[in-house]
Amino acid sequence: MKKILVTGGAGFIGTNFVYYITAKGYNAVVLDKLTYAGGKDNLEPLIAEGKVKLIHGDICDADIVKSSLNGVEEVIHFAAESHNTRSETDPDLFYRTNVEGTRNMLEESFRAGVKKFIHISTDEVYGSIVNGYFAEDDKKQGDSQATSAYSKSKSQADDIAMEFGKNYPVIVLRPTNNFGPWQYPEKALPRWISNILLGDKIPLWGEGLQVRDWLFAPLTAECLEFLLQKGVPGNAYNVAANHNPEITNKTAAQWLCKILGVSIEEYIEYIPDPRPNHDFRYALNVQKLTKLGFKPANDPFKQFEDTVEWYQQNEQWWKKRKDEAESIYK
Ligand code: NAD
Ligand code: TDX
Repeated sequence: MKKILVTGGAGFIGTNFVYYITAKGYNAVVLDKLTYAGGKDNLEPLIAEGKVKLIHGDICDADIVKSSLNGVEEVIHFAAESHNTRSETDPDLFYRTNVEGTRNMLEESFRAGVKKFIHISTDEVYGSIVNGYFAEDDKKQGDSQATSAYSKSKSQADDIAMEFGKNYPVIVLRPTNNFGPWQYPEKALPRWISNILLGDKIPLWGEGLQVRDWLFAPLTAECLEFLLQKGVPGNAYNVAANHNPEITNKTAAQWLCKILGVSIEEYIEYIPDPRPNHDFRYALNVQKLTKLGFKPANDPFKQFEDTVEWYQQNEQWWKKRKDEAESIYK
């Protein structure tokens, strides 16, 4: 049985990936610091079945990384501080985890002879674009396109991974905004769904006209499995849903109201935008990945419905996290 190391596998996309890949017959070693965003509870059923071994540790700690790599040929590196809002108050933590942690993972992985390393970057490394789409080569060296401490740290980490990719089998994946089960309720969609379930309003920042390319997290997992098999080392790939028409934050919020059967007028409120340099629109050209043979299934309303259903059925999961998540907006 193949054994894969998944850093940050107790977080949102990581958990979705671990469920997906263990169902395909892999065993996973998850290395995770279990920060506020990581939940051992996410993985408990898989740990009980012996499909996942959870190592509680920091990607910046070379010894822990070394021992996590024992018997591993493939690494999927999700671990990061992932929230823009939090990066406004603690940029140093974002630099340490996202930049130094990524460098440490790459160094130790290739010292241990890893055969494939996929680094999860983000669409935010390109910054915002008013019209058109960013292709992979549009990323400039350095972090000048990125606008927050989070996106700057991810941009630097992306450069380091690409640099390693000149000599080692590294692939960089740049996904758009993910959503789905196990997403921490600080992020827009789970925040809004849980607010409505509690009888509270959705706070839309500014006019709510910002555009995000919502990608269902199980599809990111599918894409990663595809890249494990077909991805060409040394390359970066964009992945996005490319919705047509595009989905503004306002539309996303209205869909959630519709799915949950509440009044749009009563449940959506517009508040002054609290985010400095709020990126207006993310949009990616995905031709490179499409040509290689991968295209995510695009059915956003259905994927929103499935996500809402998960939060309805897993109230205990998000209720434990809700107060901490809301505290960052006070
Ligand atoms: P998340 O915040 O839900 O999970 C991050 C995980 O990393 C948590 O389990 C946390 O405990 C762990 N972690 C944090 N610091 C660590 C450290 N020093 N050592 C070990 N583990 C540590 O994040 P997510 O939304 O699942 O994002 C996963 C990756 O995908 C990140 O690299 C993020 O930048 C990228 N990404 C996310 C999105 C999105 O929409 N969520 C979109 C594009 C890219
Ligand atoms: O209450 C809210 N109201 C609101 O209008 C919240 C929480 C957000 N928003 C807006 C801000 C953004 O335009 O919704 C949009 C999405 O916000 P976030 O969920 O905070 O995500 P974003 O900042 O777009 O970043 C996400 O996508 C790229 C992930 O958090 C990153 O990890 C990923 O790299």
